[in-house]
Amino acid sequence: PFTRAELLDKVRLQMSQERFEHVLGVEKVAVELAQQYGASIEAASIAALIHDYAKERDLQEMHDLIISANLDLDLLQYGSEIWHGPVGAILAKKELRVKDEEILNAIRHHTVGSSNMSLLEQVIYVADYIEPGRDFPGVDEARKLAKSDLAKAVSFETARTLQYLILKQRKIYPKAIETYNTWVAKN
Ligand code: DGI
Ligand code: FE
Ligand code: FE
Ligand code: FE
Repeated sequence: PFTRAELLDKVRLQMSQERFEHVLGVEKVAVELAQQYGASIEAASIAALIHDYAKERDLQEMHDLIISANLDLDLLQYGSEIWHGPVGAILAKKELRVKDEEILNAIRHHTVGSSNMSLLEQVIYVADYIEPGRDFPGVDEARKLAKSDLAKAVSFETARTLQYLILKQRKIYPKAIETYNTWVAKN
């Protein structure tokens, strides 16, 4: 397996300096949350470093990979912002030789979440939302919740993301609605 230093170099080459700083922020918060809630610190670090690995890949390449890797073809109908999680998990396996399925799931699900997120998946989903470089209305509320109750932070982030998508009249990927129904909706 690659060392952290090797992963850092490989990830840095895939993205702008700004996004790389976001990735480092996600790693810092993910490690803190892993410590607090008892997830693997090493897994949190690796998943955080790789979570946006595919974010700046060529759209045509991602499109073709969704088809050739037998990913959910519905992805193609809901906007390219949701591609880099599932595509990133494939590339992490192929290019970075990541084998840990929990790490791959954390990468795969970091944008839209999923109904049954493991502790590590919750850590990455939330860390991506609250890392120190994030600045939007509600981020401080999300940071506060993350310190007291990780599941509440997942719920808050999911509700806000859905509200945002509706406000912008963006298409909502069905799996994002599953996440909402499990983590936010009561009954
Ligand atoms: O990659 P990051 O910017 O760090 O963050 P992310 O992977 O959480 O991506 C957030 C973006 O994804 C944000 O612009 C909203 C978008 N998104 C999340 N769920 C959906 C979605 N976009 C559409 N169209 N549909 C969704 O269900
Ligand atoms: Fe992302
Ligand atoms: Fe996110
Ligand atoms: Fe991110």
